[in-house]
Amino acid sequence: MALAASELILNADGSIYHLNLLPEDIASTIILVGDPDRVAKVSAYFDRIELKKGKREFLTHTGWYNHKRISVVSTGIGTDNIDIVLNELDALVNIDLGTRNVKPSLTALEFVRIGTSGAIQTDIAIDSFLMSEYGIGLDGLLHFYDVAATPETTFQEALTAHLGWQEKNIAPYVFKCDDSLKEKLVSNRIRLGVTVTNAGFYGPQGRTLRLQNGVTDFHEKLGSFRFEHMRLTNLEMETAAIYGLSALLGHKAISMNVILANRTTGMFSKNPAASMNSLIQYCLHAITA
Ligand code: R1P
Repeated sequence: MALAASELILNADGSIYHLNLLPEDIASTIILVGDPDRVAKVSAYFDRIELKKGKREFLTHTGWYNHKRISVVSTGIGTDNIDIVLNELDALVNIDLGTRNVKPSLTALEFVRIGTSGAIQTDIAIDSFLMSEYGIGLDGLLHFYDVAATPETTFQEALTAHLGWQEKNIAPYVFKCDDSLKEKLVSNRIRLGVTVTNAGFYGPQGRTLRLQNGVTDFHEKLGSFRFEHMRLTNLEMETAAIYGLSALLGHKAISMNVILANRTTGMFSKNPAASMNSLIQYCLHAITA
């Protein structure tokens, strides 16, 4: 059945509503970055840029790096934006925008998030690189989709029991990275971690400026959780939603983080731009190797 104009919203030129993109504008390998200024920092390494488009915080550059066509798209901050970006990128490949029908044969995209993050374990060094093997969502986004039991249900239940938070705090959801992208991008420079994603930067990450935190044992609870051989390693604002929506939509995703802050030692990177540049170069090389 054709999707209504109110559900699949297109601009006058036929492009998808927020991203302002046409199907031919994107590559099947897409780097996702939070900061719109980071798009040009990635495409600066391209051999050739064929397209630059944008609207609001969603900028896209598509080009070629080492004979591979790659797009880089900024998501802005937060899982609310990830909902928009992943659904619209999926629509560009899996919905016929002319007939407004889902295509009979679906295409899988590859998403590589290159982001910044704060560690919640003392031994994780500032400026180090961390690949999110799992994403834990505390933001609730995935609960608005029909998620059947996942392979991570036991993990999810163990974390929910450990946190013991009030009902008004949303239950966590857990999704794993794509194993083929993990193999492609992992090396001895990369630490594997379990990334916690939440819907804010201050209270939802246990920061107190002037407002007291409603979850007083936030860092203690996250830091002390263990499941099989794993512990929670870092906090940011997008990874779990990228993993969850990619799993539901049939895409592949990996999240690569540069650790700029350590929340247990109180330290922050002295040169965040250089660390980010180094992660960008690492990822571009690994994607196209
Ligand atoms: C907060 O400062 C932002 O930085 C991190 C968080 O996830 C959040 O988006 O990632 P990016 O540097 O990719 O935006």
